[in-house]
Amino acid sequence: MKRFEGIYPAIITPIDEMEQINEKALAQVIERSVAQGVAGFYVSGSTGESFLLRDEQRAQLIRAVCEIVGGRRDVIANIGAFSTKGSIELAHVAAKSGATAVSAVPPFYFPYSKQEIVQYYFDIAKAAGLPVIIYNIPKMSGVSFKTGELIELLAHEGIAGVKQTTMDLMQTETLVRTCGNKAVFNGHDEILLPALSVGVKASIGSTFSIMADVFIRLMKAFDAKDMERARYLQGKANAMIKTLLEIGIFPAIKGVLKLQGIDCGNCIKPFQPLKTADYDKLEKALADLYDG
Ligand code: SI3
Repeated sequence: MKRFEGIYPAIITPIDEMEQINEKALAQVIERSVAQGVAGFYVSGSTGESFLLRDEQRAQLIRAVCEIVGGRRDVIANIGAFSTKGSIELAHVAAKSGATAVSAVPPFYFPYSKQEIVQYYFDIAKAAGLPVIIYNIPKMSGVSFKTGELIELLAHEGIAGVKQTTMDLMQTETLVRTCGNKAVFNGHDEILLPALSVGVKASIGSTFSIMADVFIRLMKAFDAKDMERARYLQGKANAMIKTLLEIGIFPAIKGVLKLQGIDCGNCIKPFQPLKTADYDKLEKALADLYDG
């Protein structure tokens, strides 16, 4: 079973004024994170505005990320879609492009039974030809898994792990302890340190695109048992995350990238462009992040 360890940015999708994917900016974002030492990338997720992209754009994005990364790092492609068939089609794109694994939000909008959701994952695992990582994000999907349901899903040989975008650290701890050979990813950057303390080894997050270096240092401090340093770095990151959340996490991340010299455009409408006052706040937060 593939082992996942380290920092995985959930990458934004750079777009131009026509809302077409800007592959040049995408390459810049990826190269910067590779140079910082990330373990891999999570593409076409929430941060990638995947549900605002057309199907062919999601396929283009997955292909482009795999090509740019070129096997130097892991690529996990979120192929979650409204239908099983749509998800499997994207899974085939990911497999053909050389992705390491696929991931999927549970099917949402319609109120499916748990049995239908479980079958959705089993169907993907059978068809994908790649390890499948469940994307547990109850706040966005509206689907809450009980811990026992996740354990049951993780027992399937095609399911390689779960990405826990939830503050429920008790659930995360139970999964790490009871599903030893499966990957349990932290999915909330602001609780990376507590997640490491319950045994998590890998984390997927949107803010890693703008400050992977801070989180990599945090993980190293944790491994070196330097808790004071690890807490300091988590605090630094959290001050930045607070500002991002106040402004709106995804537009704000693109705003920071612009301030860092990579213009990824705005978020896709109905998201609105940032205002000058937002950039001022981000500039200050960025200066505070690296002030020592
Ligand atoms: O699919 C993805 O883009 C993610 O992995 C999203 C990631 O889990 C983020 N969650 C949400 C809801 O945005 C977090 O990284 C989050 O932005 C961060 O922890 C700040 O709350």
